[in-house]
Amino acid sequence: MSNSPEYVPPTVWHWNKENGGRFANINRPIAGATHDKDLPVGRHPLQLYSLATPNGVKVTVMLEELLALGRSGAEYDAWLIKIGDGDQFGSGFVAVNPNSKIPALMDRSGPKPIRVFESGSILQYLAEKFGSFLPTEPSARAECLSWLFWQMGSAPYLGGGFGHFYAYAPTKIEYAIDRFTMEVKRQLDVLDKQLANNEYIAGSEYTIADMAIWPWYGGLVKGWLYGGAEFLAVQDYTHVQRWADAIGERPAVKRGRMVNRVFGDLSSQLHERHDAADFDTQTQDKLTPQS
Ligand SMILES: N[C@@H](CCC(=O)N[C@@H](CS)C(=O)NCC(=O)O)C(=O)O
Repeated sequence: MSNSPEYVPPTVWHWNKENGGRFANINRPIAGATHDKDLPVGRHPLQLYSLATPNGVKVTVMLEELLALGRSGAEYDAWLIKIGDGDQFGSGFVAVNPNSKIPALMDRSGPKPIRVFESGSILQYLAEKFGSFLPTEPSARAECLSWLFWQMGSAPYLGGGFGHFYAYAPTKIEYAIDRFTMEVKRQLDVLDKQLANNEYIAGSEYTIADMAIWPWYGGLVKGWLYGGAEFLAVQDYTHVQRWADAIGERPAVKRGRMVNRVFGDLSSQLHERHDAADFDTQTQDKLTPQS
């Protein structure tokens, strides 16, 4: 591998398994299952297979918000998928998400199970199923979905671009860090300007757009991602800060952040969630319920 400026790409790229960097052990250029493994199924209508990364947290926050509204049909089992161990390449997981990435959802409430993958698609599916957090009035709905899709298109520049080259790449490449820092600061400014005039991302209502954007950009300005807060001068985005604090105070958001979390303070981790009471009874030796 060479990261030097004089690197000349070969005519045809070949997979070099030794290319290093964090996640090198799970990255590969081919799709599909690497091993046979069924997924567990719990007793609730919704089965979530996930991990508490920003993409995973979007969905557990939504489910906790729905339950807080009294939508009992949103009861769910949250199973832990350890992506560092390659669980996303098991045959059962690939059957739910052929793209081998968390989060993935199976809705078993009807006669035929329905699979849903891609976090934005899961949020929209749940919002439509339960008639919550997605406005029905056409212009408000369009605004909400526009911001939802903005997040889906923008976050790869933050995670795969800025986060990767600033925090994870085996060498620091000034060109790459500059390129993605510029874009992430532009994105933060987009959000800051929007939140200067709106309480929530899509207007006066809390919606799935907030749930999608908060774990990424809220987490970024709160200093939870990539150790990049000072570098990005996140304190300058005062409206994003105000909004991030407000969302973070919601009880359902606090619960949603804990589900499938395997890092950070032990008291913030609930490796699997099978019952609302799991949050209350959570102790160190009950982090991973045996089912
Ligand atoms: N666009 C996808 C991205 C999901 C994604 O990138 N998931 C990561 C964790 S945040 C993952 O599962 N990575 C495992 C892998 O790449 O093998 C979504 O929003 O659901």
